[in-house]
Amino acid sequence: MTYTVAKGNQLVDPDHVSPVDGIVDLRSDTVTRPSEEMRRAMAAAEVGDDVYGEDPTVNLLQKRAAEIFRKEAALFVPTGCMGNLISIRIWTHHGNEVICEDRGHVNLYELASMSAIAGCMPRAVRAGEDGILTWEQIQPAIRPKIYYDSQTALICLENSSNMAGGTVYETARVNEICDNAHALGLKVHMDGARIFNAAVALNDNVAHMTARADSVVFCLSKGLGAPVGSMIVGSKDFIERARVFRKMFGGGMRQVGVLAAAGLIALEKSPSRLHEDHENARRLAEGIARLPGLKIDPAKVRTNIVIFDCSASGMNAVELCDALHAKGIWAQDTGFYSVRLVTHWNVDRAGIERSLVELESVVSRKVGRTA
Ligand code: TLP
Repeated sequence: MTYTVAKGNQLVDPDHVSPVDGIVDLRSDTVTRPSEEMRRAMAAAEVGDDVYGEDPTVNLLQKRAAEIFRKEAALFVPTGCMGNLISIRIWTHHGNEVICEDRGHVNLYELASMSAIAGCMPRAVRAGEDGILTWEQIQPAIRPKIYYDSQTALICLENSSNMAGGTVYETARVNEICDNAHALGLKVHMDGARIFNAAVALNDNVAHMTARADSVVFCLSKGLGAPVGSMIVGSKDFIERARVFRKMFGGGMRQVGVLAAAGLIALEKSPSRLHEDHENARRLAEGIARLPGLKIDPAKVRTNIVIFDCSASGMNAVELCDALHAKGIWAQDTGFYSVRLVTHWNVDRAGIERSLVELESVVSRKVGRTA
């Protein structure tokens, strides 16, 4: 059997996938490669068996994450998907419903693990264009307490909202949802894969932004630049249970301080440079807004995700990504006519300008030909 992996929208032989110089890879911030400083820290990391809780570097990372979020405890997990699944599994029983946004990662991109493994049903609610749920949208989706109705147990918020274009929950909105949910006995989980990007956009801190959420997952391996890993933060009891489910789901790791060492650098140092990615994203969006056949409102780009509509370009998203790919610019189709570009620390301003030049050449040629 020949395995293939997704490269942009194409399926390719994995032997031929390498981060080649000269490629501007804007498919995701997951593609970031560890810095020299991270690699040195990884090589020098003190390690132990983390299943026994004996890895000092992991313990330090968990302590720092808990401190930064001002929660009681934290747990290192291999992926954001596992962090979300563990959290959902803890806050629900089989047969419960989980309210989330229609475009939410837990709804669309986690292989229905909340159903397949946690035994829950997503109750997807469509927010406005910004992907940010309001209590008014959530409330009608909560099931009445009738014995023959499945019961709502959890609300899952995504901050920033990936597929809505990196949009951000104002903290007052999160607090309102949490307070109303708690009054009804419901829990709130925050998929904060990119919560540090949201914090930069709000000029707020992650502890304040998530103070009323019952659990939070954030990723070290996206804009923060670590090669692997996410963190779950919450109460001591919750994290003790999370450790059990991490093991059950096959995520108990051993001398994983080599990864936590990179995670520590990501956590301590990367947030202060995320504004550069946001400035690059805004620059991209402004350039795209001027191109024929492409539609985006740059004012709505607040973090590192740029999603534009190409329905008037004469190409669908796959065709546009293919044409860009041939020019060394890698983008991700996220809908039939929608394309996502994610900025991160491995793409500098020159890469952004080059992407705009190539994008212009691709759409101008096409629009020129079809006009
Ligand atoms: N997002 C990836 C893809 O899976 C879409 C990306 O390229 O953006 N929550 C959110 C909001 C995410 O965006 C992602 C990954 C995850 C969770 C899962 O993180 P990992 O990949 O670490 O399991």
